[in-house]
Amino acid sequence: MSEAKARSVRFPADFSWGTATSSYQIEGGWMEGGKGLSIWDAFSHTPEKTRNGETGDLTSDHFHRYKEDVRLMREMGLKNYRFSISWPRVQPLGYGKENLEGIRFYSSLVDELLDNGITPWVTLYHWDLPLALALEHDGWLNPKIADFFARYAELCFKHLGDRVKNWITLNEPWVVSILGYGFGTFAPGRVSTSEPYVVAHNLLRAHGQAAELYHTRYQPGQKGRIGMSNNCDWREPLTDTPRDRDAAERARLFFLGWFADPLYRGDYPAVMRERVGERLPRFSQEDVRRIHRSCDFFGLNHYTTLYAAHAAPGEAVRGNPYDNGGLVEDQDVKLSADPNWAKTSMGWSMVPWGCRKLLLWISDRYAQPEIILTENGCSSNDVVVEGKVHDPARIEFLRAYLGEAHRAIEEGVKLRGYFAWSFMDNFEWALGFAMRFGLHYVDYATGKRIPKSSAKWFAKVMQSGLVE
Ligand code: PNW
Repeated sequence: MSEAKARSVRFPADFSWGTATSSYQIEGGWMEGGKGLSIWDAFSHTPEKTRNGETGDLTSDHFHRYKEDVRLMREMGLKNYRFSISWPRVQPLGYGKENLEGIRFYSSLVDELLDNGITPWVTLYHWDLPLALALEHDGWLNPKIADFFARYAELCFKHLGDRVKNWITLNEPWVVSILGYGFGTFAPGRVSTSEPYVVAHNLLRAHGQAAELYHTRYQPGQKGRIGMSNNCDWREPLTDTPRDRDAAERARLFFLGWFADPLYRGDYPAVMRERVGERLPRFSQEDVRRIHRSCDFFGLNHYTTLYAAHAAPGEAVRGNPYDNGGLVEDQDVKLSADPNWAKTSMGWSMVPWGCRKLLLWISDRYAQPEIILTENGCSSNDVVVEGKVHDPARIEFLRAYLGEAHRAIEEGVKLRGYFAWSFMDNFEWALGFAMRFGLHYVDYATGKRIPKSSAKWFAKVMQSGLVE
C-alpha cells in the first residue's frame, strides 16, 4: 500500500470519472408520487430484518432534494453520475400501467444533470422489485419475469433514452441471488440452496431480453450502450499449491464467472455444471442468442479480497451473513482474511492489489472487454467536527485502489471509467444507516449534506486525472 501511495499516476484524459447511488438507498418518498411498493419496502418493515428496524422510507430524501444534490455534484466538478430507477416508481405493480409522475421525476433528474454538464448512467434494477411481482408472480423465481423486465426497460428507453446513453440493466445479480434467495439477509428474504441458481438464471434471461430490445429497437436511433454491473471480490490462493490455486479459481468462477461466463462465453463455467448438477438450469438456444455478447461494456463493482483454500467435502462452512463467499458448500472453498489487513467499518479488508489482479483476470478470461468500475469505495465512522467531516481513511482507500487500477491499465487492461460508491451517505440495506459510504455526509435528522474531505480530494482527481 505504501508503494501505491508513493506513486503519482495520471489517468487518460477521456477516462470517465463519476460517483454512484441507488434509488432505494437515497430517495425516500416511499409512498409518494404514485410509487408502488417494492420488496425492500416490505422487507425493511418486517421486524428483525434490518438494523434497529431502519428503513428507506425517508433516508437521504433525494426524492425532494435532487436539485440540491445535483448542485453539490456540480460543485465537485462531477462529470458522470450513476443512479438507479425505482421500478415501482415508474410502474407501480411491475406490470401494466406506468406512473407518469414517476417517469417525470427521473426525466427532471436527467435534465437537471445534463443542464449541469453531468452525464447520467442509469441502472434499471438495483434490487427494489415491485412487491406485486413478488406476491403474485414469485419475483425472480418465475421465468416470466424476463418479459416483465423487458417491458419495464422499454418504458425507460422510450421516455429517457433520448437523453440517457449509458444503461446498466442489473446491479449485482450475485447479491440478488445469494443474499436475497440463498441467505435471506436481503429482500425478499428467502433461504435456499437451489433458488439462487434459478434466480440467477432468470436475471440473466431478463438482462438478455432487455439488451436485445435495446440493441434492435432503440440503439440504432438513440446511439447509447448497455451493460451489466457485476460484483466480485478477488480470491487469492492461500498457498501456492495446485489445490489452493484451483480453489481460488473455483471461487472466482462461482462468484463472477456465474454471470460473466454466460455473457462473454455463452454458458456457465464447466466447474459449476459439475458441482451444482441439476440445480443449475440450462439455457435454451434462444437464451444464449440473447445473452451471449449482449454487453457493450463490462461493469464491475469491487470492494475487497479474501484468501481461498481447498476444503474437503463438508468442511467448507458459511461465515457471517455479510461474508461474501456465496454457497461455499458447493465450491469446497475455505475463505479467510489476513489479520494484518486494515479493515473498513463494514469489516471488509482493504487490499488494493486485489483490484489489479481481478482486473487482469477479467481481461484475460473475457478477451479484453472495455471495463468500467461502476462501484468502489469504503464505509467509515465519519463524524462532524465543527461543521466539517474529515475522512482520511476513505482518501487513503480511494488513492490506493486507484493506484492499482492505474497499474492494471499500464498492463493492458481496458479500464475506461471509475465510479466512487457513493456520492452521499445512504441506507446501507440490512445494515441501515450505521455504514457511511458517502463522499458527502448526510445528517439524517435534518437532511443536511456536508462534503467530506474525500469529496474535495476526489474533485481534484476528477479534474486533473492525477492521483498523488
Ligand atoms: C453493493 N457482499 O452491495 C451495492 O451495489 C450497493 O448498493 C452497496 O451499498 C455497496 O455495495 C456497499 O455494500 C453489496 O456481501 C452488498 O458481498 C453486499 C456484498 C457486496 C456488495
